[in-house]
Amino acid sequence: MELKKAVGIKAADYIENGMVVGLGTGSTAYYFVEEVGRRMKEEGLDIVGVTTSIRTKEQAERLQIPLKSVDEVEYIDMTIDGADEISDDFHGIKGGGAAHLYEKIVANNSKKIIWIVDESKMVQKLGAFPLPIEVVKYGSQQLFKRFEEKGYQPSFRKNEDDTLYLTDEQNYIIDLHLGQIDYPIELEKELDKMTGVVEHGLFLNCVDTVLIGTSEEVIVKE
Ligand code: ABF
Repeated sequence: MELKKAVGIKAADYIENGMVVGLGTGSTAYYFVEEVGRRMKEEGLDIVGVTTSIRTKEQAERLQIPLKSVDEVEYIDMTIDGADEISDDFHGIKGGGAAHLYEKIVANNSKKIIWIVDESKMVQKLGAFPLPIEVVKYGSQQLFKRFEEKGYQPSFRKNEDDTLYLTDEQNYIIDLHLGQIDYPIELEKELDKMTGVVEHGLFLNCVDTVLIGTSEEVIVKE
């Protein structure tokens, strides 16, 4: 079975009746959401979903998973989401799917966070995957120049027709090609202070459990 599908299905084992569940975004989380929908329909699973992107919302609606907005619940019991890179010290980069703002909002309101990945996402240090930065349109060219001056090798995320990609919040994404991030906590502090940066894809010290799909099995790392 494809690694992403295997780990997405396994993740559904962590869901219990009555939970408010954060439904992640990305190709691995897609399989998790499909499995939640199947178990609700065929096995009586009873949960409420909080989604992390418009596309996950559309998928959940197709599956008739009851949904609430993050602002309609007291908190989220468990969020299950994908990731682009996870380092040995359990830091992550997310946002390859341009959903990291909503993903971080949902994660920050969750009691427990589980990331589901195939083994290719596990790295020693973050940074080989370009770090997504969501930025407001106004001043984005100035921000781009500052990233260039810092040697961060920025690029605007584009659509296939070369127009600038817009996030669910109608913002731009600038991807930073850093190669290796030796001091993620310092980088996070630097990015958090930059006016016009809405959110970055560094998810540090936040995940509780990582499910890793390998060719033999799904490995659980707490
Ligand atoms: C989510 O997981 C997105 O931010 C990210 O792009 C996605 C990547 O995972 P996958 O390989 O499952 O699509 O966090």
